Amino acid sequence: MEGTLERKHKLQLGGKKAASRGWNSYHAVLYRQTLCFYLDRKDTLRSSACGLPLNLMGAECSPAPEYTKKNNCFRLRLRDGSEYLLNASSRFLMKKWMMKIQAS
Ligand code: I3P
Repeated sequence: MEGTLERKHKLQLGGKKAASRGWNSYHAVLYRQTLCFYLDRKDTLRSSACGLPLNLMGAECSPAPEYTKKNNCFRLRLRDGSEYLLNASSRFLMKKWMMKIQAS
């Protein structure tokens, strides 16, 4: 699955508050157990991912209803203690991403 996702880095490795916690928009691609982010869809062809891919092995993915600034937000907690909020462009896509990530 791939498509636009907004991402906010909440916690970094070990659960420490991330240094930069603003929202950014990416073209996200789910490959097996990794989630990769690209600045632009075209970058997927050049394999120029933006930052390291997120390892979904052992990750927890759940809705984030307490975060009220965005409508279709879900949480991704990785095994290394880091945590991201991801926002999809619709409720339908939010549920689809969550389902695919949980099944990965
Ligand atoms: C962050 C930015 C984020 C905000 C975050 C700020 O500042 O304003 O939008 O998250 O708040 O730290 P900066 O751009 O200087 O990094 P929210 O929109 O979720 O409030 P936070 O510290 O509560 O994560």
